[in-house]
Amino acid sequence: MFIDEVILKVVGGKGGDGCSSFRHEKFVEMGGPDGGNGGKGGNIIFKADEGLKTLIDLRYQKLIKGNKGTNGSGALKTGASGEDIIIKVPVGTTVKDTETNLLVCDLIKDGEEKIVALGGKGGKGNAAFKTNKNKAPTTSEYGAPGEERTLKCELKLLADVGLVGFPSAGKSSLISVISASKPKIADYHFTTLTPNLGVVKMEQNDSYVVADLPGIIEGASSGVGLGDKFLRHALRTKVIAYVLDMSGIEGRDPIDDYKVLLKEVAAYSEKLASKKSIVIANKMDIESSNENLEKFKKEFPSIEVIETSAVAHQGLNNLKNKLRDLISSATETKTHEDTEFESFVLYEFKNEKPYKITRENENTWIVSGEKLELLLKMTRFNSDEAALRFARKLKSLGIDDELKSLGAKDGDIVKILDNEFEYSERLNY
Ligand SMILES: Nc1nc2c(ncn2[C@@H]2O[C@H](COP(=O)(O)OP(=O)(O)OP(=O)(O)O)[C@@H](O)[C@H]2O)c(=O)[nH]1
Ligand SMILES: [Mg+2]
Repeated sequence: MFIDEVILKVVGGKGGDGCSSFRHEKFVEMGGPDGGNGGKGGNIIFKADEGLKTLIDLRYQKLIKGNKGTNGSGALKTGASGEDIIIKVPVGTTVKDTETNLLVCDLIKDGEEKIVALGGKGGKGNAAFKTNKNKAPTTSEYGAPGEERTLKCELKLLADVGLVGFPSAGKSSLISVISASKPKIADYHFTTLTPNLGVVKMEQNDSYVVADLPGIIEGASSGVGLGDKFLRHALRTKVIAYVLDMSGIEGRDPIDDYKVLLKEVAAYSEKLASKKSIVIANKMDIESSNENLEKFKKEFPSIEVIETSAVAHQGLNNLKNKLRDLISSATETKTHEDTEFESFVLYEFKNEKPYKITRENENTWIVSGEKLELLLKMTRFNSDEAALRFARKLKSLGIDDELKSLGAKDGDIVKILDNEFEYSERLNY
């Protein structure tokens, strides 16, 4: 089976916990704090690899979890960072965050890589909290959880030309005679179930890549036959070559076939429909083809038609040259706009306030925000010191002031994630 779409969850490694510890030295009665920081959690990285052709390996990994950072320890020892996990994906893999529907990356070069889930920061050890005021802090932090997201990975093959046509029009036969690719060829429909790529070699080391795609039939855009999912591969091509069985020996009319193909492609994507295209009139070795071609040219006088016979090896040089010319005249069309990438969109939100306050009822407030929630998860509430530190942070972010201006009163409940705190106007810390 050809797997070109996979949904999976990735979770970056958790950061190691910080350590609370005090120096124990001979003859030194009260050593200072020496608890080290936790190590950073490992990232999950996707890396494009030319050797892979499908996303099948990812299919069996519904969840990829990063390596945890090691906890800090005494004598100021920082924990080791969790090792990054590198997942190889085929060149041409597009990754989308299912929650935001924004693109995380589009890996189009061999070796290109992208962190898809960040490991969490290591928690601070108690030595990091030493100040002039507090020379012996006991508090230390938990490691931060790793980034967690659900990703939709899609493979879009990289080719210069996409062969689009009805089943048995001769797409595989054509690619087999213009490139070294040897796909299965047979006289039944849907012989090709997975796309094949072929490199067409021209003189002077010039070459380009042609994709032989599974057949398209009427209704493909709404799922009939193999559906239209293979057209996604044509999205990246510069040129679409519509392959028609000009003989009509299967009882179909090449004029109708062409109209149906145009309709299905347009229904799939306007971008695809607006690409440079050419018509290949195949099976010209069969007698009925000439008459049909006449009719076709009358119906579409301005469409350029290349006549071929894959079986009799006719018109192949002409086809190769024409495709090369079309590719070089085609302007590079981007598969994705910059605005579809999260790196572009999320940037806009970077300067926003890091928290949000909503009122649940008369006496209850909910404070949310990524950074704040992270800080909460990293706080060990087992000491007054840690709790105080957290409270100070809320204050310095302006949360206390905003609660007050919104009308919070002494004794009100302030919820952050699953934790509840009591609001107090008088506390001064
Ligand atoms: N006479 C003649 N037969 C051809 C020509 N090209 C292909 N055929 C025959 O048409 C049949 C289908 O060819 P394929 O190349 O498998 O067609 P396809 O378009 O790849 O078909 P699917 O993979 O099913 O979509 C085979 O029996 C081929 O031998 C041609 O130029 N002339
Ligand atoms: Mg085929």
